[in-house]
Amino acid sequence: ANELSGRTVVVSGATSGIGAATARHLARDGARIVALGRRAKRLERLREELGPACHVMAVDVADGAALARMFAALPPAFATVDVLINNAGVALGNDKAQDADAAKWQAMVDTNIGGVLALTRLLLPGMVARDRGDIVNIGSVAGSWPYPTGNVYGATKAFIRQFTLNLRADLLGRNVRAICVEPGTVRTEFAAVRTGSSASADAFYGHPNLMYPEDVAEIVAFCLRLPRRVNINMVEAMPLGQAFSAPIFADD
Ligand code: NDP
Ligand code: 8X3
Repeated sequence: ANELSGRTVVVSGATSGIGAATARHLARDGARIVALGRRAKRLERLREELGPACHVMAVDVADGAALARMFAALPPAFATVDVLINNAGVALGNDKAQDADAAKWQAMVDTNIGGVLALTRLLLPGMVARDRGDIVNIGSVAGSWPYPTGNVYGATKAFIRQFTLNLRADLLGRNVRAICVEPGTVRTEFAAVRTGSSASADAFYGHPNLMYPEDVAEIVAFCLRLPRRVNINMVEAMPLGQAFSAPIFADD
């Protein structure tokens, strides 16, 4: 038995990348998984893989009303949520702010911020009432380190860090942890979604210095397995071969 065995863990964005790896990792640790994502076929395959300890929900996290309906109808075995992992997120486009598509900006805000708020608002009151729970929010190095074309994506991730810390402030004295995990570059479908091109993502991910989804899953599991007296407020993890760039100058 460990901190996770028998616990019910909601993982948003479990159809790919970090979320899929985290769902698998925590299932191996004995957790029951509620896996969210829009792609129903992938969710079904995950459910077949993980068996009866997995419940799937095909839903867009930006649709707060659909989330509320589905969580109200959770099967009893999954109805007491111990852990929420707010992982679903997207970058859309690689354009400078002055050239960017306003609809893509809105979609990033609706998913990366709106989805986190909707799930947190739905599940946090139960955690507080039961005096037990954990919320892990997946931020990004992009929330701390600006780069050209990061504009709204990075800003949504800065929101995630500050929202997590403000949750900590509100939850003081409660047995509910709030944790922000901020990865550097991880090889997932993220770049293909961002650019709309798997070829350019393959070229990007050809770089040898990357992390893999399992690395982030291990960090999430570590934070959760720690004794409950310990709350990792935030953790930033980069590939060993990645660091920061110096401030840049305009070309003449
Ligand atoms: P992937 O594109 O591989 O996975 C993203 C996941 O989010 C998918 O399961 C996708 O499922 C889900 N998702 C996206 N939009 C929605 C939505 N509207 N409703 C429900 N689910 C949604 O990328 P990653 O695994 O890399 O991304 C996971 C998180 O990690 C994101 O928050 C990202 O910002 C963050 N991150 C990624 C880094 C990287 O380098 N890869 C670095 C730092 C942070 P579906 O399409 O089926 O809905
Ligand atoms: C994803 C990392 O640097 O591509 O959050 O924005 S980055």
